Amino acid sequence: MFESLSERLTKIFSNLSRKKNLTEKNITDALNNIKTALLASDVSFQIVRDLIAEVKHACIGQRVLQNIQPGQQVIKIVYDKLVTVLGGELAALSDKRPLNILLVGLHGAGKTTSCAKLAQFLKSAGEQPGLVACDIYRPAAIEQLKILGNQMNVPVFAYDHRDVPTIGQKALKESAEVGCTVLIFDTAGRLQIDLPLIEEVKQLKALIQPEETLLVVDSALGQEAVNVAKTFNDTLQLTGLILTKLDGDAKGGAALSMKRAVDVPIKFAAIGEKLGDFEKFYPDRMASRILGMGDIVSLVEKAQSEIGDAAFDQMANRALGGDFTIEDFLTQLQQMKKLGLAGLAKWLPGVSTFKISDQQEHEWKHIEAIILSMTVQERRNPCLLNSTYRRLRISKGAGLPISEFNRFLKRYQTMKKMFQKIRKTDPSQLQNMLQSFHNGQLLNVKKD
Ligand SMILES: Nc1nc2c(ncn2[C@@H]2O[C@H](COP(=O)(O)OP(=O)(O)OP(=O)(O)O)[C@@H](O)[C@H]2O)c(=O)[nH]1
Ligand SMILES: [Mg+2]
Repeated sequence: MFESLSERLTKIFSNLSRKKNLTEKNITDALNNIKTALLASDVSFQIVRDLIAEVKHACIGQRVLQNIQPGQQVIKIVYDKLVTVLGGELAALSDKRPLNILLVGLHGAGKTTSCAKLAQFLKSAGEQPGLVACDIYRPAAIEQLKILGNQMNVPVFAYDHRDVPTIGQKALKESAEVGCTVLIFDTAGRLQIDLPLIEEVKQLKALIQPEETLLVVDSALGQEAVNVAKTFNDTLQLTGLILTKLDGDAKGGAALSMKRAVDVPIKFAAIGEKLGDFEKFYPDRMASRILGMGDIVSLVEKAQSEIGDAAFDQMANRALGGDFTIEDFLTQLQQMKKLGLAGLAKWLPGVSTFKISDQQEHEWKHIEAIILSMTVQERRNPCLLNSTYRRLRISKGAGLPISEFNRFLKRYQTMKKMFQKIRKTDPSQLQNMLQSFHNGQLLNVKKD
C-alpha cells in the first residue's frame, strides 16, 4: 500500500532533522524525496517542478543562518509554499444579497449533498437559504434534495418542468416572495464532454446571473482534477471550488494542482456524509494536513468550543508536552468521548495506525476500569507497571483478564508515540499553537 503524502514527508523530514548541517546535498536528497511524494500524490508534474525549485532556492538562501534544526526549517519553507499555492487567505462568498449560487460538477462529485450542506452552513450563519432542483435527468435527484431540505427546514423549489432555465426563473421569483436571502441551484452531474448538458447549464447561468458559480470536485479525483477544473472554468467562469470527500483517502495533490491550474479559490471543504460535515476551506490547515501534522488547528478549535478553554489547555499541554502519563491518557479518553470519537479521529495524524471505532469505544470502558484500578503513583509513573504483581492486582481489580491489561498498555504506548510524532514533525509550530491558544488566537488563522 502507498504511504500518504503526509507520511512520506514526515519520514523524509525526520531523517533530515537528524543531520547536523543543512547542506546543498542533503536538501537535494530531501527535495528529490518530496518530489517523488508529491508526484505519487497526484500533484501535477509542472506544479511539483515549480514548487521544488522555489523551496530549494529558499532553503539554500537561509542555510548559514538557521542550520541548527534543518528539518524544521525545511518543513516551514515547504509549508509556507503549500499555503501560498493553496490560496493563502481564506476565501469568502460574495456578500451581495440576495445571493445566487450555482453548483456544477461531474457525476457523483457531491453536488446535491454539498447544496444541502452549504444551505445548512449559511442557515447557521443567520441566512435564509433556499434550494433549487435543476437536475431533471436523474429520477431520484429532486426527491433527494427535497428530503435534505426537509431535514433542515429549508424550502426546496422544484417543478415538474423539462426546461432548466424556466425552472431557474420560477425559483427566483418564488424564493423572493418567501424572503430567501441565498438561493442554491443543484444541477445535473455531467461528464465534461457532454456538450448539450454544458450548454444547458450555460443558459441557466445566463438567466439567473449567479454571483457564485462553484465547481464541486471529489478530492480523490487526482491528476484528472486539473482538466476538470480547467474545462469548467473555461466554459462557466468559476468563482470557487468545493472539495468533497476529504474524509476519505483523498490525496492532497488534487487541491494543490487545481488551485495552481485555475486561479480560482477553494472556498469550502466537505469532510463527511452528514449535513454538518462541511466547513470553510483553510489553506493553512490543508497544508498542515499534507505535511503530516494533522489538522491541529481544527482539533484545537473544535476542542476549544466543546470542552472549554481551561480543560483543553491542560489536555494539549500534557499530551503534546512529552510527559504523557496514564493519568493524562484517562483525561484524554474522557475528553475524546465528549468530542465524539469519530469526529476527532479524522483530525489526528496517525489515524491509520490508531483507528477509533464504535467497538473500540466500547473497549475503552474496559480501559477506564483498568486505569481506575491503578494507584495514582502507577498512573503517573507507568514504569511501575513492569511488575507482574501489580499487573495482576490491577486486572483483578478491574474484573478483567491480564491479556486485557496488556492490550491496554500497548494502546497507551501507541498513543504516546503518536503525540511524540506530532511533536517531532514541527515542535516550534506546536509551541506557537499552544502560545496562540493562550492568547485566544489559533496559529495565524483568523476567526470569523
Ligand atoms: N464520505 C463522503 N461522502 C460524500 C461527501 N460528499 C458527498 N458524499 C457522498 O457521495 C455520494 C454522491 O453525492 P451526491 O451529492 O449525490 O453527488 P452529486 O454530485 O449530486 O451526484 P449526481 O447528481 O449523480 O451527479 C453520496 O453517497 C454522498 O453521500 C463527503 O464529503 N464525504
Ligand atoms: Mg446530484
